[in-house]
Amino acid sequence: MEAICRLFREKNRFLIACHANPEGDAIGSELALALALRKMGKTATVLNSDPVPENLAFLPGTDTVIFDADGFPYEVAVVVDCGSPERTGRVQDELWKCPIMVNIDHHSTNDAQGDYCLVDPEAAATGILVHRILITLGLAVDRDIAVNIYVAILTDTGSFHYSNSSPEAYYIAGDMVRIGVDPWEVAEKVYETQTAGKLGLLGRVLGSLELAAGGRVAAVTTLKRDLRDFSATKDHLEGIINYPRSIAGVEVAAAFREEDPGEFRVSLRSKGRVDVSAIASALGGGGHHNAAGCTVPGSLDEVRKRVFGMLEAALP
Ligand SMILES: [Mn+2]
Repeated sequence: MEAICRLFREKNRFLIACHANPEGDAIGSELALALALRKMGKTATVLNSDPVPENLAFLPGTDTVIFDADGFPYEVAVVVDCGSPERTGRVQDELWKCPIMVNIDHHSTNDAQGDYCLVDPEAAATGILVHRILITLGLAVDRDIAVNIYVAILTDTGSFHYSNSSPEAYYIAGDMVRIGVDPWEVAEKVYETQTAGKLGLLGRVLGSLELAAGGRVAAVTTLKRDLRDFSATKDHLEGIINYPRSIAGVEVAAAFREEDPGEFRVSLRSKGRVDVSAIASALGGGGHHNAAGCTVPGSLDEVRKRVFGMLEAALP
């Protein structure tokens, strides 16, 4: 923490990135940090592989995110909310060009790449780690920064539904409200941005629901043509895995999404008894105890059999 804060005080040109397919914690963390560094008079650029999801476009600073390298000689790369710098996607080469890399994250599977790593799997969100940094730097959190940190915590705790909703998560979120964040306004923007197409897609995907392992595993599947039929993107699937997980008796939910022909993205959510990060890691992915993901080659049948087999073996 101290070494990273020293770096933030002494260096001037920062290139910040989060993981591909970003969500609230990734975007909120990188923007909060960028806004804070700019307040300190630094150059801080956010470079992402993928667009900011529509429901997060209201976050202060999203208009400054770039998606292609700008050729500026940055001194420090900061990678947030990534178990590994590879997770930043196609922009990772730009990050490695920087002489120094800082890694700020809360994934238990973090592989500690980078010159300075601040990794705390106990933190509910990377936004909490960014908040700890700002406090250590003695920086006043303004409303724009507060909105970003609040959304980082809100989304990574599943609106304070998940067991990672620590006293610190509530405390910081409360402090962000004190600074001026309006919880209703934020919730409406983050969660109530439904479109008819998205609901149609939800109906289609729920139609694929299947149970395995005697009802202790539930899964949904999305094919490329499902997205095409509803003019949807994979962003529109955010949160869909909560439906199979909500079934009584289910220990683990899985969501299969056809990424390319013969390749599936697999998301896993556990209710707590199965460590899905171990399963995702064994399949070349990663994540947390209760939420993890991986990309698995094969036909849908092969991928399903493989994942269901591993889940069944891991069930208590
Ligand atoms: Mn996170």
